[in-house]
Amino acid sequence: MLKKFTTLYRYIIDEERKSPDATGELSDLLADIALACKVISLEVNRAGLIDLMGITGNENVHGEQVKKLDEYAHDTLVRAMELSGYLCAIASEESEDFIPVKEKFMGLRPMSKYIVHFDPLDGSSNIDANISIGTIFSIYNRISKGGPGTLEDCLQQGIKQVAAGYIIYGSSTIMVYTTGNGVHGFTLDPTVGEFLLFYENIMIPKRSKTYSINEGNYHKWTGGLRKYIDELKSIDKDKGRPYAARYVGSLVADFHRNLLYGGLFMYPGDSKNPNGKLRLLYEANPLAMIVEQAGGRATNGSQRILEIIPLDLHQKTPLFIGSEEDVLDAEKYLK
Ligand code: P6P
Repeated sequence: MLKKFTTLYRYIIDEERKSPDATGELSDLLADIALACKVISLEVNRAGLIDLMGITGNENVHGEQVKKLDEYAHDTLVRAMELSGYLCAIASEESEDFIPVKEKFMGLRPMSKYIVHFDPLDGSSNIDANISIGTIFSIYNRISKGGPGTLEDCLQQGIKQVAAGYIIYGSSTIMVYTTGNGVHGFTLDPTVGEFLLFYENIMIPKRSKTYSINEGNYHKWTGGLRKYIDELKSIDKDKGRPYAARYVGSLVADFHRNLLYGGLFMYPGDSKNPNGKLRLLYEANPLAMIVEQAGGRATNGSQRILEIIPLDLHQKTPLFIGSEEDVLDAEKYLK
């Protein structure tokens, strides 16, 4: 049931009230991320114009430094997160090491009890083709007891996430998040600058008729995966085959479509890259929390993504994610 004109902030507060021990800090942190992403969406939507506005090299017509959009997204998020005062550390796809939040910002809050992982602008290479791209985030409670965060705070299993979400910059800007009580989607209404609830408790269909994978890598796949994909393309009315192939090449766009309509997204390991291409901490884990909350499944082909123990901030993992029965089918062929 669509609640008319429920803003993101109103919804987050209503959710917070359901948790007796909630302090409101996570609510504010989610609102701060949403605000940063509204700012990013303005730049992303202008990206095509930046060239037209006679901006040459690294300076725009106002003499301002023009950054690459993913650097811009990273800087915008880091600045917003530091000022929020709720974080002790920030990790980002754009930064080799995690960023301990400076003491001066930590005084704002009693404990700065969270850490966040970001993929600031996943798929940004697609921006010039006007293909949807996205910001992905993953929030944990800190483990360390005080002061700036530590690497240990940042290397936690995905099952420890307290919240996860993404913002997709496409024909409209949409934010999807979960705090462990279902998955909820909000569309940015640019006229009022508010994210409005459009989809409460999103559930992914148990089985789909769509698969997403880069078939250009077919020759590098294992025999089991080739057999599975060949079968998805074969005619088998009882199994609703052939499936439709849908692959945008932008993770958040492919994931979001599959979440709403059903589908199986695969980025497998192969002979050249045994752990695939996607990153565990700021791509696979947040999307895995979302898909499980929506009744779907996410594994690396054999192990649940959320149970993988991270050893490195940027470690990669094969990813099979989406409609539960389709992921289970794929796992049978991969064994
Ligand atoms: P390939 C975009 O560069 C990205 O990181 C993801 O958004 C996307 O799912 C994947 O890479 C596409 O990779 O190898 O199929 O081009």
